[in-house]
Amino acid sequence: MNFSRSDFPKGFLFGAATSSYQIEGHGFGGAGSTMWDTFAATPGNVVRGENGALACDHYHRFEEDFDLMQAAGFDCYRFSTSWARVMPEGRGAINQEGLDYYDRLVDAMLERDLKPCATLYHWELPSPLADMGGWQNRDIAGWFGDFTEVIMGRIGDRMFSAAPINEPWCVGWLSHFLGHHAPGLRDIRATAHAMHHVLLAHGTAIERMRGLGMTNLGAVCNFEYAEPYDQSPESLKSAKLYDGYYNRFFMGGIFRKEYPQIVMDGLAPHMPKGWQDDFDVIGAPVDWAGINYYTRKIMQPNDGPWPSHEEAEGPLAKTFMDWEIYPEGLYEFITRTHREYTKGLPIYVTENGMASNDHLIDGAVEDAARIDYLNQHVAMAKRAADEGVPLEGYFMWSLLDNYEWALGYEKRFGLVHVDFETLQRTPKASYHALKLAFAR
Ligand code: IFM
Repeated sequence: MNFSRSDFPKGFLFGAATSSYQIEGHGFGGAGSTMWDTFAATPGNVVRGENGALACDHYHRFEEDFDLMQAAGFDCYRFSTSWARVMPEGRGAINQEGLDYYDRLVDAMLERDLKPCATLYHWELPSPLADMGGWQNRDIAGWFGDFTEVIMGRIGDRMFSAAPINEPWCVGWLSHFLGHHAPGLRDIRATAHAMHHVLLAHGTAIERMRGLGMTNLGAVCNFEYAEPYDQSPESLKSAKLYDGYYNRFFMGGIFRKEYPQIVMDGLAPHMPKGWQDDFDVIGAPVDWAGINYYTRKIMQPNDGPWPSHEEAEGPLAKTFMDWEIYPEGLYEFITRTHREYTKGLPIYVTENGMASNDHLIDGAVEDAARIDYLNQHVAMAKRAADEGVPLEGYFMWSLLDNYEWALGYEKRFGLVHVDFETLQRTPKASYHALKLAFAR
């Protein structure tokens, strides 16, 4: 890597991130059915119909995985808790085996000096709650609050940090408007309800965790830099609207207790009744913000119904996800978050990394493109930190190759290669390079 730990302020944290459904092996330990299990079982939704039943079998191999993290010199581990593993029906009965698992998991992190950074929800909604409308149902905020108390009642005493929801844009827009993720809906009313309720659930969980006496609670949103196709007023508006519903809607709700007008121009008629009265819960004070960043999108107008725009092909080099590599966007979002939303609170890059077409050859994975990608993005984070933004840590996505949702197991994001036949782990060149950078 062309950076080292000593380039950052003392106490700056380097971590790696994962999520439960993507690595654990959902088939183990008495977990209940989730909407990702049924989405994947429906033809046409997921490449090769793959699901998270086995994934990386982290459920049985987490000690080995944390040994790798410790050996590389990571400071912290961002993981998520599976609602259906802890409460198979989503409400009511508790699966003790699931709670015991997270208890062991956290202790195994602490034994290796890895700070536990929890995300309560990273997308695998229990099926019985999906049956009741899932994120479209306002009651989900209370159900999620109850789950929060159960899981954090058991492990909350040992968390370095906790955030309720990973990437509310994906929960709302990607899953209910674009239909790319479970539950695979394409309906504007469902979208408006889900986007609002996911924030209501976020705020409810923050309040419940405060009630448990927890500290260092945050919000993790994903961001994509919106670039207009050209300088026409229509293209400029297309980019501004994309920026609005992707980047500003959730940050606006949490940090300013308002939604952007340009988004409400389209969504207002479809919002749940009384949404204006929920901002005191949604905007419950948090202690930090997390930024997940990967790419940019070039937006142009079209003749369709609102939002009346579409993506255009960009000219930059792309990752195996076909995502343009645009490190400057990370600098923009770190500085914008500080300037317009968090105004002094600590900021973390909670996800950044790339998928590449990695191959294990003679026991090694030469992922030079990932090293380059990380170098470029870490440099942008350093630029923001050098300018005085209180950036306090950087998590790479991901520790392991894992289940990339609708794209199955083909898109490898890991610093550690996983052979999905044998489940053997092999640290890639990027892992070894980071290890050297963390030691310097
Ligand atoms: O794999 C996902 C993760 O679940 C959420 N953030 C983006 C990653 C890469 O697509």
